[in-house]
Amino acid sequence: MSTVIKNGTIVTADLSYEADVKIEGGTIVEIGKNLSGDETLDATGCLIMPGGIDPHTHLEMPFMGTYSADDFESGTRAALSGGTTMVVDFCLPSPEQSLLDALKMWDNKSGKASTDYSFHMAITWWGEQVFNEMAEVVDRGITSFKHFMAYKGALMVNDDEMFASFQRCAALGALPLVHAENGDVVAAMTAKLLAEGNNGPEGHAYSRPPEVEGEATNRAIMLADMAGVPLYVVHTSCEQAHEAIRRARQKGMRVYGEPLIQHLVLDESEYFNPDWDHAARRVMSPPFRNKQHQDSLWAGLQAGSLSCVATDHCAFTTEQKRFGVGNFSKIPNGTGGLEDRLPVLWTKGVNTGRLTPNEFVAVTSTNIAKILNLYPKKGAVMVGADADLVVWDPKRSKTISAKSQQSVIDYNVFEGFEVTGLPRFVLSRGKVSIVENEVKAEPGHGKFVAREAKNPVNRALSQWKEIVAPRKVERTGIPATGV
Ligand code: DUC
Ligand code: ZN
Ligand code: ZN
Ligand code: ZN
Repeated sequence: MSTVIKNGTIVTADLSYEADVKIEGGTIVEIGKNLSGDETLDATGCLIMPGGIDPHTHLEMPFMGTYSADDFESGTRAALSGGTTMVVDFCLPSPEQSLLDALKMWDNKSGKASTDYSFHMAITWWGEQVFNEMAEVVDRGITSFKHFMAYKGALMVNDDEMFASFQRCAALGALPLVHAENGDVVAAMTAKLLAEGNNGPEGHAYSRPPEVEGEATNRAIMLADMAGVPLYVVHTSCEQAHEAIRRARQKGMRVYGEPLIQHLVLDESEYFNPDWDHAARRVMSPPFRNKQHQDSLWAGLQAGSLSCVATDHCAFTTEQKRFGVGNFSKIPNGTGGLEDRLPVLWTKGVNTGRLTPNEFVAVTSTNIAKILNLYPKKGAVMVGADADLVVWDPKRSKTISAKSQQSVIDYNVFEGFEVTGLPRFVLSRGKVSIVENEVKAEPGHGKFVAREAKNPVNRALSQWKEIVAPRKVERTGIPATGV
C-alpha cells in the first residue's frame, strides 16, 4: 500500500520546491514529479513540511502534588491536530527513585501515544546509583539529561551535583539540559512576598524576575564549559538568558536556547488580570515577560542564536490551579500549547515576515532533530526518512478556543487568537492521522525512538585544559608540614 502526496510545495529547513512525495511502509520512498500510488492526498495550495517535533512536554507527570492533566493519549492527539508528529517527554524520577524504575513508569504511560516519542531523563538527585544508571539509560537510547536549577527542596540539584552530572554526560556523549532559574533566590523571594501578603498569582512573576534566569543560565553555561559538554537551555524566556547563550555561542561553545511559543506571544500583563483564574492558568516557570524580552526571543530565532521553539506542555485544569488560592507558590506550574505551537508560530512569525517558511521548519522540527540526534529519521523530507509529515494549508484559519481543542483542560491560554495556517493532513509514519478537523489518531500507534549518544566534547570558553589534565610541578624545596 503506497500513498502519494501530490501538487504541493515541499518546504524543508533548506529549500522550497514543487514535487510529489511517495510513502510506503511508513517511510518516504520517492520524491519527484508525476508520482502515483494506491492512495493520493491532494496538497494543492499547500506546503509539505516535516511534522513538528516538540522537544519539551510533560504528559501525565506527577508534579506539585498532582498530575499534569494531558496524558500520552490526549497530549499526542493534540500534537497531531496542530501538525506535531513527535514529542520528547521528560521522565522524572522522584528524588531517591531509581532512574530505571522511573523509566518503567514512562514506558507504561507512553503505550497509548499516537505519535512517535522519545524521552529526556531528569537528574533530580545525585549519588553513585544515579552515576551508574546514567550509562544504562544512554544504552536504552535516552541521551539527554535534564537538571532543575529551581524547585528547591523538590527537584533542584545543587551546583556540585550538576557539575558531576555534566561531567558524566561528557563521558557518555550525552547532552545535558537545564531549567535555568536560581532556586535559592526564588525560594527567598517567594517567602518574602508571601510574608508581605502578596499571595496572588502576580506574586509568581515577582518571585522569578529575568535576573534569576540570566544568572542561572550563565552559571550553567560556565559549568558545562568546564565539564567540556554542550548545553541545551530549556524555556529561554528573557534577554538576560539569551545574552548569555549568544555570548557563549560567539566564543564557539555549543549552547542551544529553546524559547516557548507562550513566551513569544503572551506577556506578563496576564498575571495582572483581575480574574484570579485567568492569571493562575498562566502561571508557569519561567513566567511570561514584557515586550522587550519577547522582541529579544524573536530576534534570536531570526539570527540563529536561539535554536528551536517548544511548548513545555504541562497542562493543569482550573480546579488544579485553585490549589494555590491564598498562596501562589502552590499553583501547579504549567501551561498547554501542543496543539497551538505551529499555527501560532506561523501566524505570528511567518505571516508577519519575522520568519521564512524554511526558518519555521528549522525551529519547529529540523534543528530539534539535529540537536537531539533524531535527524534525518525525523525532521526531514528525504528518501528514507520517516513519513512524519504535515501538509500545511497557509490559508486555512480558525479562532483558537478551549471548546474545540483536543487537550482535556477547560481553558486555553491562546483563547481567541485568530490563526491563519493550519494542517490539511498530518501523517505519522505514513498513517493519515488528521484530515483537517477530523482526528484519526490511533492510540498505541506511536513508537519509542531511541537516540544515539554522539555529542562532541565541547570546550570553548575557559582555559581549563590544564586543570582538567593537571600538570605536576617538580619542586626542589618543599617545607616540612606543621611547622
Ligand atoms: N515549568 C513549568 O511551568 N511546568 C513544568 C515544569 C517547569 O519547569
Ligand atoms: Zn522547566
Ligand atoms: Zn518543562
Ligand atoms: Zn498504527
